[in-house]
Amino acid sequence: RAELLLHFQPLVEVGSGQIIAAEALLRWQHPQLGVVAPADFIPLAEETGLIVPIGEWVLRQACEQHRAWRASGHGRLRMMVNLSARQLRDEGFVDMVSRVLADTAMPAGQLTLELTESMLMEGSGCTVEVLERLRTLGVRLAIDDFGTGYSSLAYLKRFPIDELKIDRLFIRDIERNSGDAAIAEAIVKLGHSLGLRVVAEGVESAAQFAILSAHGCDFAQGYHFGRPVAAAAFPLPD
Ligand code: G
Ligand code: MN
Repeated sequence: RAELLLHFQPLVEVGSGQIIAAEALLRWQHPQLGVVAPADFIPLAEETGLIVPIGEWVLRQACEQHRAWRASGHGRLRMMVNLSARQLRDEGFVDMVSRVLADTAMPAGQLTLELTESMLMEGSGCTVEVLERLRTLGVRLAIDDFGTGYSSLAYLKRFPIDELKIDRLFIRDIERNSGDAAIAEAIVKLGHSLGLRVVAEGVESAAQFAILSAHGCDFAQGYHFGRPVAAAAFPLPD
């Protein structure tokens, strides 16, 4: 019923403070219930398998939005799209991504697909193959909510990953909690020594940003820079 829509949240480059990417986030605007939170309908969509067509719609919609931004002179912006475990297991998944990229003329290198640690762990051997095929298409891969899943470090070398997104759990109290600060710093170092770029999620204050900047974190995302908003309200860089 055309009740789904995407919101976009900015990611900034820590060094320059410039907005360099948008993460697409799914929303359901229900006529009676109002905005239904993703946590309340994604699990059901996963269970029923509906996440497969929904996921395709999300990717296509995000790529179409990127095309519109490219047309208005924002060709350098990158787009981040979240994947679900079920999509990754779907036989036609890589072909679907390839088709959407072609249909929307999306420059593959500007698309990052986000996966969680648990998706990598629960997937069997075929996951590596699927990720390798996605990589061959030219898209980038990020691990979302890093540090809160199975936290098996073995997959960091086994899977073709480009970016780590530090879960906001470690950012929230980073000013007061020396344990969180140590973990965030260690993730940045770990990522860099593996040749990965590191994103901090859930940055809500200038003080948190300053700490992450001192640790050499590459990118940051959170309410301090912008909430998820409709495309028309997205703070496009100059
Ligand atoms: O799992 P993932 O990191 O993709 O989830 C993104 C979710 O986190 C979005 O629903 C978004 O609204 C929320 N979010 C984004 N930035 C912040 C933030 O700075 N603080 C908090 N508490 N939530 C955030
Ligand atoms: Mn995400």
